[in-house]
Amino acid sequence: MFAHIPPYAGDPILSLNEAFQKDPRQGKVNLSIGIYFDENGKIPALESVRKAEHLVVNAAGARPYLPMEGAANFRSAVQTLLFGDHPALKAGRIATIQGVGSSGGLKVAADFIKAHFPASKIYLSSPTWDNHRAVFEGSGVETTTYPYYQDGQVDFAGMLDALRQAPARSVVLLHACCHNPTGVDLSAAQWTELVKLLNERELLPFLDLAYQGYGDGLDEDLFAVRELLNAGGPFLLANSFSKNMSVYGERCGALSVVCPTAEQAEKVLGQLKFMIRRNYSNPPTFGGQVVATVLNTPELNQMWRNEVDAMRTRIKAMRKALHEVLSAKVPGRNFDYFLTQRGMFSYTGLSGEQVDALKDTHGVYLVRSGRMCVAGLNSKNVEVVANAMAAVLA
Ligand code: KET
Repeated sequence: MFAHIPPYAGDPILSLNEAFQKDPRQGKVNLSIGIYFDENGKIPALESVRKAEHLVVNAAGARPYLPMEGAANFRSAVQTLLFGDHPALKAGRIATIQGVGSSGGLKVAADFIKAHFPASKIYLSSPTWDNHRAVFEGSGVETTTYPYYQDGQVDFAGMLDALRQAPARSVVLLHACCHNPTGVDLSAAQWTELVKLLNERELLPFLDLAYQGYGDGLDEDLFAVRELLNAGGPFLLANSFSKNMSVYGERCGALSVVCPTAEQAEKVLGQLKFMIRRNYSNPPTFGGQVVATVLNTPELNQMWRNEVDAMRTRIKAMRKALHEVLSAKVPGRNFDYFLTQRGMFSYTGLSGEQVDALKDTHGVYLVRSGRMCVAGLNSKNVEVVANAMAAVLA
């Protein structure tokens, strides 16, 4: 019955992470998956999150199904975090659902786009997170790309040119901050110009916000969100708590759709519920309640903000450390990109063969595109990584 089923080719990120776990070598270094590791190489359990977990466990009673759209306290906390006191929120123009991670929000949105914008393609940045194309194509949405990156910078002219050619009602996926995999973001002025073009051309922006807090700060990283809100047009926004609350396995995220009117927002929410019902029915309780408790408890919210600041600061320190050691070891080569790129990732420019050599010879794992998760560095392994990189670059 199943003889025709081909083997799974594997995933460029998750399968690599599995290979790392199986690698028996001492001193191996995981710079592949986008996970924040602390100075001891561990995934941190944030103090704010631990405190919230205790509160949630102590308050736990019966466990009915959540509504299809998720828990009301989670959804309103997410809206406050992302949209503050913007009039669009007060006017009831924003439909927000609790997702199963932001991947779940992307999937629900992909089904929504396929059903209600059947003629629209989605434009992805070239390059982008490896899973974007799979998620949208998995729902039957046709994908295409716009130029994004050239010679260590945003190819803004190329990006605008491509989007000027896009048919009206095309969906345009944008990384709200900390672009994955390049670590290169639009400037404030570029966002403003882009948002104007998107509105003029009647394109539908879709922000992916997976690294809020890892760029300049939790509020600062909402610049693109605010630009779109203020421009007044509709847009979609998938956001994640995996990285900024270090709750990867709890699958916490949301999807918000900012609509022209409250009446349309009501209808959009209804359609999102329909997409959810036929995918997974409703989201799980625990992680969402932990996130809601962190966000809704002023003391925990402040504690969390401080913890996010500390994670971002440590990554920046690791960028400096790697830059310093590598510049000394490989004179004549410019490693400034480690300092200017933002968020968890650096796009190293290493070839697939050099990445293979790093893994096979030195036990240092990067994604084959040359993407390095800088958050996997610490003061104990940065020298090892620099030596390995210097060796493959020699
Ligand atoms: N969007 C982007 C841009 C992203 O990098 C990730 C995860 C997600 C969404 C999904 O996050 P979720 O946990 O579903 O809320 N990226 C890392 C892990 C992965 O590939 O799943 C990564 O790029 O390594």
